[in-house]
Amino acid sequence: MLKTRRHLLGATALALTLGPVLSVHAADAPLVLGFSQVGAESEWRTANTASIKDAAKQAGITLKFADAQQKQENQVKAIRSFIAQKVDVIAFSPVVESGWDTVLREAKNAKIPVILTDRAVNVTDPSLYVTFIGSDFVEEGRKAGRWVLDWAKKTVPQGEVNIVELQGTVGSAPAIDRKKGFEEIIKADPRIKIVRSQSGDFTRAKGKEVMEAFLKAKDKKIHLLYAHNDDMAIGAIQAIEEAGLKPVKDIAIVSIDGVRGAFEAMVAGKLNVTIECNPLLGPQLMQLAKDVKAGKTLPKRITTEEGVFTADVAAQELPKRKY
Ligand code: GYE
Repeated sequence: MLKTRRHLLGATALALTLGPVLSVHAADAPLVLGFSQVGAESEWRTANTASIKDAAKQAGITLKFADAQQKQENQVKAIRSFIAQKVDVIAFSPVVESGWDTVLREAKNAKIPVILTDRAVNVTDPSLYVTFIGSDFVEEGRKAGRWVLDWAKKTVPQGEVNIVELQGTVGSAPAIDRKKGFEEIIKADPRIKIVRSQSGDFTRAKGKEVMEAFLKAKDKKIHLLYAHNDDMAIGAIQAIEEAGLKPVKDIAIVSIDGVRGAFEAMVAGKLNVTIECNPLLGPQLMQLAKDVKAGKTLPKRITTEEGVFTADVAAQELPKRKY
């Protein structure tokens, strides 16, 4: 009897000491964030991935990272696996805009908040995600368009101005919006026409391949190339040079992102201008994940601030670039 009592007392004492320890531990347990990345298609994406991984480490967040290799089905699988693992927060950069309703509803039913990073989705029910952090891609397209309007006025004072366009991934928010913003601005000058437009899937290899096809057609003079990202422009520069033409001199080139490779191309005189799109979203994303977990109300849309860099400032800007 005495023995049993001592045992009971011992157990109570143990529970008393461990109780607070255990609950403190639970509150301090690192937040688990499941992140589904688009892929590794561009310099921009590489910088974005590095930013997210570094920021998670800095913030003491346990990151479960999945690379979807530019395939929506892989992203859906990754999100389902995050739900099964009961992560605290899910974040993802959706490769395309549509087709997310079902899986996001599953996350909502499991009470796991979702943060969109970089690219937007097209869903009927906006409550399927908490917030979206990323660039204003329509505005980036407009910035490119404004530069082209001005350039056309100065450089091609008369006659038609023929543009070829390398679009990003078909159905992706940046491809849709960068086209839209650009067209909205260039229509102010009826001489300017997009004579060819095709997707180069945001990669150098495809950018080069599609530009080769554009150049082979030879039915219309090409005055300018508008590429939805720097990597496709860099691929296209190779195609232009291999065709015996001079980038910038024979064909002006405008692209988007502002990655190091674009600054190097500008310094080498092979690219006219890049419109900045900031990939360093990691630190803000980690803060948002913590805020959402803490139950704070967040704005539905958080837009990053960006600039425009022309070749004449490239050499001076290059050492300051962080990606
Ligand atoms: O511009 C491109 C990348 O979604 C903003 O994706 C991003 C785009 C970026 O592949 O280089």
